[in-house]
Amino acid sequence: MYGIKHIEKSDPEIANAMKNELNRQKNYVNLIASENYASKAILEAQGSIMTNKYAEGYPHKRYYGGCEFVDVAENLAIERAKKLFGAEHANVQPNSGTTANFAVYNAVLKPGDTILGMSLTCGGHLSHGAKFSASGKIYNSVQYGVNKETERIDFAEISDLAKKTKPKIIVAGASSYSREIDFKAFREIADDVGAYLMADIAHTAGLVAAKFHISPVPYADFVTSTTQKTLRGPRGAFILCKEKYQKEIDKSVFPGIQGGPFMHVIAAKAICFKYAMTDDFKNYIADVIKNSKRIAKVFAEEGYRIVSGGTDNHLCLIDLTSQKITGKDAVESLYDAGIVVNKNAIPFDPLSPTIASGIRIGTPAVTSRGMKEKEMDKIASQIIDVLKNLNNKEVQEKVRKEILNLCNEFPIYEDL
Ligand code: DSN
Repeated sequence: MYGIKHIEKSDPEIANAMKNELNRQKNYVNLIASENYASKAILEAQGSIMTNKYAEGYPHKRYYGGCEFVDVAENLAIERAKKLFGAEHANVQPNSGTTANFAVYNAVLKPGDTILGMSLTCGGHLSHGAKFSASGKIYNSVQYGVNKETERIDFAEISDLAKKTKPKIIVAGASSYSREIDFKAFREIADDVGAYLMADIAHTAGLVAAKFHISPVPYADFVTSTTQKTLRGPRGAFILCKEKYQKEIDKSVFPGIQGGPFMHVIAAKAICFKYAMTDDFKNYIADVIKNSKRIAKVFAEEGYRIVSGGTDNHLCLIDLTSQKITGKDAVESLYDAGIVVNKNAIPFDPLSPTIASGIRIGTPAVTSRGMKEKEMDKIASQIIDVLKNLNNKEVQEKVRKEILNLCNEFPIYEDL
């Protein structure tokens, strides 16, 4: 299962890399908004013998014999996903969020059709029509951004763009946008121009499942999501849709763009959906949001500009321009001090995305460790300390020690 004693014997180089990665995860404060710590139950399922089984097709309609037990796992995953999100149909086979998005496009678009999605620089995802992604090459991609003043989604702009460009599908959802998304407003625009609406809730699925954020399910024709972020599940994805699209979506996933589904991951998705229905998960998400708001508040009080002025979700974007440092420099110094964040473009960023003017700070992983607002105060002031003294090794070492103490106080994977 998740132990590595056999790997140590057969492949010491990989075993070593895995041990080092485990220690890194234990000993760093992880503020990457898209990452989390999978539970041991999830790790067991992902490391299980269900990986051995080929099961092209869907439960009870497979191309291989011997699928009766993986059928149980997939049916449970489907039923739980439907119940958790109140959806008419769920396809739990997509291997990643990008694949799930392409499965939807492949189901309802022809090459050259127009997609209207959020630009990468304003918080969208590669697969929402970025020029260098296949989504921006196969389809005619039109991109919306955020309002220059408010840095929030501007529905008047989207409505104008939609009327001018007549998209076949509108994509709502983002990777680095800290505000709740109004799916009803997106639906109204989609209806005005006769477009499909796809909501990509990869980042906020946990917030939607725990009912802290509005659900796109009543409004969107298709909802896609990953399972590893705020849902705390395995690396993977799923698609929700109305029953009337079930056939097209299922055909598009298999045989459209995937072959054999990863049955070990599907078993883990079922476990993830079951856990997401608990009060424990609801409390976890409440803390994720409280923690994120607290970090944004500390930075704002210290004179940092928070993109859009704050956060409603699990992440905030900090503009470092006023401190005269780049996102790239900040990431490197913070890592030396034991804190992991990612550089992030801010809306209308004058710097290239490889340098970036901001950092994205997310709270799903630290909240999984049990940290609360008190610890967020500590972490935020440690980050500020490092940023004020960029490249100062003494400060980095001091913070590194404090971070190690914090990690020991809130341990993960103790028996691994
Ligand atoms: N790479 C993920 C993120 O960090 O937001 C999205 O796919």
